[in-house]
Amino acid sequence: MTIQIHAVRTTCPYCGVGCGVKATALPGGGATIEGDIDHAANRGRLCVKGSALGETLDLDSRLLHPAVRQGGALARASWDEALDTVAEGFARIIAEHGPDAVALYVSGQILTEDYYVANKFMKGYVGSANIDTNSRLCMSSAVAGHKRAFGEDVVPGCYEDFELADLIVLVGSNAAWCHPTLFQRIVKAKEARPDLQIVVLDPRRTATCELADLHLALKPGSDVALFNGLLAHLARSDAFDAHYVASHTTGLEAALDVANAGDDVARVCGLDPDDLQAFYDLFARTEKVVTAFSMGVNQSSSGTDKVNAIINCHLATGRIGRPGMGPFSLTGQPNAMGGREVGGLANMLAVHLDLDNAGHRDAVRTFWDAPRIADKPGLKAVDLFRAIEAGSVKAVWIMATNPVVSMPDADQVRRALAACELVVVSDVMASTDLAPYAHVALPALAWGEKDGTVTNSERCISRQRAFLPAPGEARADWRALCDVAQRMGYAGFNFDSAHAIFDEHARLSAWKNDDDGHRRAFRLDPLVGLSRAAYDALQPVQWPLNADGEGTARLFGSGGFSYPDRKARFIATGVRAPANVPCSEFPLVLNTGRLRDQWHTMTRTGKSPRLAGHAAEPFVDLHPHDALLAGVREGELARISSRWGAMVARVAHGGGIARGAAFVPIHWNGQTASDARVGALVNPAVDPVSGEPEFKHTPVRIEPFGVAWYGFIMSRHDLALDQVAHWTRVRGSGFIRYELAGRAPVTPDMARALLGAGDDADADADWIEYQDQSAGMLRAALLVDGRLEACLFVARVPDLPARAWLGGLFAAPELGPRERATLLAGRAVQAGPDPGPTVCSCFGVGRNTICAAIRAGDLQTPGQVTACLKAGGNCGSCIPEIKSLLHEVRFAAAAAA
Ligand SMILES: Nc1nc2c(c(=O)[nH]1)N[C@H]1C(S)=C(S)[C@@H](COP(=O)(O)OP(=O)(O)OC[C@H]3O[C@@H](n4cnc5c(=O)[nH]c(N)nc54)[C@H](O)[C@@H]3O)O[C@H]1N2
Ligand SMILES: Nc1nc2c(c(=O)[nH]1)N[C@H]1C(S)=C(S)[C@@H](COP(=O)(O)OP(=O)(O)OC[C@H]3O[C@@H](n4cnc5c(=O)[nH]c(N)nc54)[C@H](O)[C@@H]3O)O[C@H]1N2
Ligand code: SF4
Ligand SMILES: [Mo]
Repeated sequence: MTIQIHAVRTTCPYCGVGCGVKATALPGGGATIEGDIDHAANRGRLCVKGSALGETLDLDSRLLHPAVRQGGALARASWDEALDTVAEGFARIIAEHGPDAVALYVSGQILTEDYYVANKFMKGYVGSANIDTNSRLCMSSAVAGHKRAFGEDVVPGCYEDFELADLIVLVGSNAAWCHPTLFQRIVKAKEARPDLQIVVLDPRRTATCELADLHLALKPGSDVALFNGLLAHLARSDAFDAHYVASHTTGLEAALDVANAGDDVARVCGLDPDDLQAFYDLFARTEKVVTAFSMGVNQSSSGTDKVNAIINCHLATGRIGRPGMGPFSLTGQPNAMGGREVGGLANMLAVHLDLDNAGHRDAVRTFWDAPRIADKPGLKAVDLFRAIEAGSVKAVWIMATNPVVSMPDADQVRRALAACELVVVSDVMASTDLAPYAHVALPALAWGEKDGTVTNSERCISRQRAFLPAPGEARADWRALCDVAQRMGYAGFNFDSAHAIFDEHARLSAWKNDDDGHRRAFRLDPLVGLSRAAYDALQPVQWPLNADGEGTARLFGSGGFSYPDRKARFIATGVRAPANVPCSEFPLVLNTGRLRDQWHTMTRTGKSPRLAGHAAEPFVDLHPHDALLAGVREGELARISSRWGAMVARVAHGGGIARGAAFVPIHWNGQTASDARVGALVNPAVDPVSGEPEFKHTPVRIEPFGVAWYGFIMSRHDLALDQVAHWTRVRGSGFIRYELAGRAPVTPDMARALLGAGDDADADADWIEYQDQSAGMLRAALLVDGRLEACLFVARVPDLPARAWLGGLFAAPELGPRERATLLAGRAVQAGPDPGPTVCSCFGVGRNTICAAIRAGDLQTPGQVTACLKAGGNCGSCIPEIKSLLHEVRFAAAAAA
């Protein structure tokens, strides 16, 4: 491939908003990144993760060569050796134990073309539907809800609806952090039209609530009761669209019977009856309503019912598929939607055809000219890893996802993989929590190197284009799959490009799409037969495409659903409590979710120092009262445990958590902390229809994690810290920062060993230390050739110098006498105040700086803060936090007055 020196238009690899990005490769490596003005999803805007993409493209820690396990460890191997090992292993196990003894576990972060090949390989050639994906953990309840209501997995609306709506209801969505550029569109719409009402339904007070006119902190898991109550209220207030219901739907009566049977909704949901009534009235009288939902809805043992309870309200009012209205499922990953289009879940076929329909199976098998076709659903993620532990599945190929971190009951996943005969891992990174379980590791092309298409939340297909050369021996995921398929003697995998795969996918989408019982909305026929050049130039387009190749913004505005009778279905959604409820042993409900500046297991965002400043370590956020009961204090460490596992994190009081609840972010893992993999605690209960795990509701207990000292290390190099009781790590600019805590006292000798200044220390190395044994204090620094190499600060209580000034010293080629003199004081002689944790990652502005400016200038609006400090002036992702700081300072001033 030739390296492009001009800007290449591509799509962001993170969230499902699917922003257009313009990337320009730099001669020395890396790239400059800007938002693509011409992409309809973002019109040039990027969030903080998107704008930091350029900092994540280095080849540090990349997996660049295949490896095969030899005598217990992975050893570098050629592609031929690695592919032979996979193909022979899969073929042998299939021959001995049948096709259901092997499995693929893939991801919404591979491209549609990769996904298409993976699905064809398993369902058409291996002959088993044992291919599941991390979308099971994410979108499967939305998929199941759409299928039940519409007869097909279709998102009826588009992003523009958020701007045209008069009411936006965000259910279980922290869009300010998780779908930031879409959220910024809502912010702008509200600025232009303050009457636009925003209601947030979330047990937690999140950054998203800063924009809300009403925040309903409902009891976790009570969404079905709330939306059933809404349906009943809509019926009472004559808000139904009788014509739409009669012409385009069936089943209202049964759904309404169940809804009417629910009593005392406010009590069930733990809400103030007046607030609830205000929301119901607002919904009833507002025609243009978008109800957008995300993981607070999907990741629940009643997730599918939550989705349908929401859709019921939109069908009953006919508010669907018209400008400014509709239910809207926010997708998580960049290609969550594309994976569904190719049928990448264990209970789907391909191109929205059904696995349990013999006619559909026959059509797909014929089209593929495949030797077989899977004829029953495969194992869904949780069941899949159980079957692996039980030994009925003996080989698994895991691609672009890390189940050791992201599955519920994640220690069970470890046990399963340790017992598995053949584990193949395709990843872009060498060291992950999953890597130790691999028998074969296959290096994949990463974002910027790979080529293909993704589909975002509004059904918009966009190209991801390569602008960097393939590093090392990395190959596209689709190519590795084809290489193995061909070795197994399967025809139908001689694709030579992503373009050829896309063409086949487009043709299959049109195949028999008009026949009785086969008709579905998903179709790409105008894209069939695109030349390579036309595919490369493909502009973002929303499926379904009409005969002229134009996309479709909205569906179902005048019916036309995908069931044979073209009618939608109301679903009677009974209220169920979450699967596992608190008890005296595990009295708190653990909720888990995302932080603004990290992406999942941090393999890519973790590379950016800019992104690390926002939250430097894992925490457990809980109500001060519950902390008191648990005997833990803010800033200290706590052990959080459930029936399934345990972890350690710093206690925090973010202010948004109700009594009885706790929140832990999902991002930390064995690479970034000694013991902070929250998946180990999460209960493996799943939704009975979708199989999606209940990530947001696990009963837990919180206890002090007793330590004798707290400390931190900043070091230019990675350190082995196995001997300390607790550590976490993030990358700073020129250093790695470790937060530590321990039990055995730290002696100067131990400090030397920890910082790698052992006996054979460099002749030019200076060691400075300061110890106050009676105060339990030790401070030390290692300088090499006058340059700061590493420093360590230890104290009995977690009250230690600010990390920011020390971090800045790593930029200096040599420390001057003044800096040396004050180094162990941890602050400059004329120290400015500690800026605090980063709020604005774009301009590196800390929390304390912002609060001080608000106080000093009596600032009232985020705009004034931006004018004063720049904070919030670039991507805008931090504006909700700035707003909450404005409230906080005002509140503190009022309290003091
Ligand atoms: N910064 C960042 N952005 C991301 C990602 C990331 O890793 N980092 N990941 C992407 C992916 S894959 C996904 S799936 C999306 C997820 O995007 P979101 O779903 O917005 O994010 P989460 O933090 O998982 O959970 C959303 C909210 O659900 C609430 N919740 C918990 N229980 C309930 C309940 O019973 N009812 C209701 N109504 N709400 C509840 C939680 O308190 C939480 O605030 O984000 C995408 N965007
Ligand atoms: N407790 C709890 N757990 C959760 C959730 C939650 O809310 N709470 N949310 C769930 C959800 S919604 C999701 S989406 C999952 C996400 O969880 P995962 O999918 O496990 O997380 P990632 O870190 O995104 O994993 C992607 C992996 O693929 C690698 N990779 C990146 N690009 C490529 C590529 O092009 N090819 C290949 N082969 N590899 C690549 C990355 O280095 C990384 O190791 O977590 C789920 N787990
Ligand atoms: S909003 Fe999502 S798609 Fe857009 S830049 Fe941010 S992470 Fe990327
Ligand atoms: Mo997700």
